Amino acid sequence: MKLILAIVQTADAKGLLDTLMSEGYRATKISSTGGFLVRGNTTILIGVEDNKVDAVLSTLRKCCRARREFVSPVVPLSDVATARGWTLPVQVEVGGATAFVLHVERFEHL
Ligand code: 2BA
Repeated sequence: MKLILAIVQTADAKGLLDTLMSEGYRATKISSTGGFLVRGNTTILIGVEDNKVDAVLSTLRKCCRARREFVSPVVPLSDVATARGWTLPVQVEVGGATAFVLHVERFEHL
């Protein structure tokens, strides 16, 4: 079994959850905050059998789109950014989704 931990934009979360439910998956939604933009996003936990991982990743691709945002970061730009001559505000492309696929050592539904 695997646990897919997906960080998505909140605007995409409801559609993603609806689609996951309609496809028969179980999921949990957690409100989260991105460290760079310090804006709300949504983390979705999805426990699935190994052979369903690719299908869930396809659903994430289908339901989550990238958006460009202009931001004034509240943290200093990295040395790399500074070396490239980036100035404030910067434009970043957020999403579609950031997904981690974790091995589940043991699963109990009690
Ligand atoms: P944030 O940390 O708020 O980042 C939002 C977007 O800002 C990122 O989009 C990326 O385009 C840009 N960004 C982030 N850190 C940056 C930096 N040091 N320099 C320049 N630009 C930077 P995404 O990559 O699509 O990430 C969306 C959200 O997914 C992130 O929100 C964060 O909550 C999560 N995330 C992304 N990568 C992660 C990782 N390796 N570990 C944990 N969470 C991650």
